[in-house]
Amino acid sequence: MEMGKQLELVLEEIKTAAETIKNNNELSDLKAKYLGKKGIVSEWMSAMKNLPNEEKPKFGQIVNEAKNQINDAIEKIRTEMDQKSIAEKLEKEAVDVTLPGRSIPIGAKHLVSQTIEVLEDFFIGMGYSIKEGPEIEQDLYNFEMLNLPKSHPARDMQDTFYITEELLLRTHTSPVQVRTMLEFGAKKPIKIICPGKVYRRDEDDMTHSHQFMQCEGLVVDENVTLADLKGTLLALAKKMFGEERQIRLRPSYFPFTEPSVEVDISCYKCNGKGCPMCKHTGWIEILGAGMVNNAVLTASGYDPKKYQGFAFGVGIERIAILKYGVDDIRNFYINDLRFNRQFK
Ligand code: 2NL
Repeated sequence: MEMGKQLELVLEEIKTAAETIKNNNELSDLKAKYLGKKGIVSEWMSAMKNLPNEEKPKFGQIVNEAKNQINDAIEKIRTEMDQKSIAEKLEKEAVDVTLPGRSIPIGAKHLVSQTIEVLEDFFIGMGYSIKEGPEIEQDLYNFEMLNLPKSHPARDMQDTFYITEELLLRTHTSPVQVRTMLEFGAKKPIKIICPGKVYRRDEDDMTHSHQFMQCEGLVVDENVTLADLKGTLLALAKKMFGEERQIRLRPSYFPFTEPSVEVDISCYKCNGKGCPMCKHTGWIEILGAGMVNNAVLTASGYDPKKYQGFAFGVGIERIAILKYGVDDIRNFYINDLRFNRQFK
């Protein structure tokens, strides 16, 4: 058959094959069939050696031309196949950019946690370390070593959840401080705060809870005085309730401190002039404190002639209640999101 006819047939065949070819492998097979070693183009090439020399260049040119046409026809199929698969992929992976985004619910810190963090930031800035300890405590650390022997009437002040005769739910975080004094071997100075949960056998109401958070502080060193305590608490009052705050110390009693004081801040509502908030006194009680009782220092091995200390105890919820005007302490524990979200 004449070569031109053959080429026409081949191109026709390729066109038909294009309908059924599914992938690149099949296309390569098709390409090999015509352009490979045993393909028709090879046949044409070998026919060339039988031609007279003067016809060879012309014939070679024609074969080359035919070869290019076959190649182009196959590559056209490849391009179409590629384009089709890209189009399919694009359609399959299409994203509707007009869909609204999915909102990710983000939590927020509880007001009690926020308040603890403000206190922690303040005291870390003053060079304190944070110490934590167990909520189930020994009577020894919770009472005995804090100058509250079993016979002491002040123990009745703290109605306690006892687990056994000797084990109880701590009523304050003071046992953490006792443990620290023992850990420091009664030699090194101490500067710590102890935030944590404490338990009292109270009837729950608007202002009382059987469990709440407390943050106590303890500084033990040589030459520590009540003036150091007062300066520290004034700075704390300013940090928590504003730079204009003043404090006043009133004499009080705690078995573990002597002297003991109750600390008031000048009313942040009326700035001390007198209003319903401060019951027209100009002052609001925020915490208790004092100089560490010599009996407590001695029990933990610190020599009161060399070392003195001051300590204080803050109720976290009380601070938050005052600062944010919370009317019921139970709001902190029932996890009503409408309450919690107000402090996001
Ligand atoms: C309050 C008053 C206070 C302390 C806690 C303390 C701890 C050690 C030694 C001496 Cl280890 N004192 N803590 C001192 C005074 C007051 O808390 O009203 N808490 C709710």
